[in-house]
Amino acid sequence: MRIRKSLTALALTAAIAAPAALATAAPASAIDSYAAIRVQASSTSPGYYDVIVYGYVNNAPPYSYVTMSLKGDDPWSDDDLGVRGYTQSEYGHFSIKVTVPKPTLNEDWEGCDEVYASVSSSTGWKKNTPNHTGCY
Ligand SMILES: [Ca+2]
Ligand SMILES: [Ca+2]
Repeated sequence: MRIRKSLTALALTAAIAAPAALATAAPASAIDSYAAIRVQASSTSPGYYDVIVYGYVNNAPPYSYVTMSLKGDDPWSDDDLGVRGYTQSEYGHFSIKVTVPKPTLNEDWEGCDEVYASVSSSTGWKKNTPNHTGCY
């Protein structure tokens, strides 16, 4: 009876300790892979826009490679905007910046434009960023 009691006490201690250990370990592995896009007017070249495609590839080795190509989202079939970017990512983190003239982002002649990037990693991971909507 005595032994059983102390075992129960140990089990309780373990149950209480476990969540704390999980919380400490979480930041390294709990970030999901993602890809995002940001578009802003270039501060140095009038008429040009900086397109920044960034994100994270989970479980990537210390060095890997990420490529992206810009697309225009359309109901029928998406346009390839002819813009490519490439970077070496460290521990899965990547950021690719390209500077393009305004007309490149004008993927719909009428109305506003939905631009996204198709991202691929040398690890085999692929993802499209959400659309960036703007009127170019
Ligand atoms: Ca469109
Ligand atoms: Ca347009």
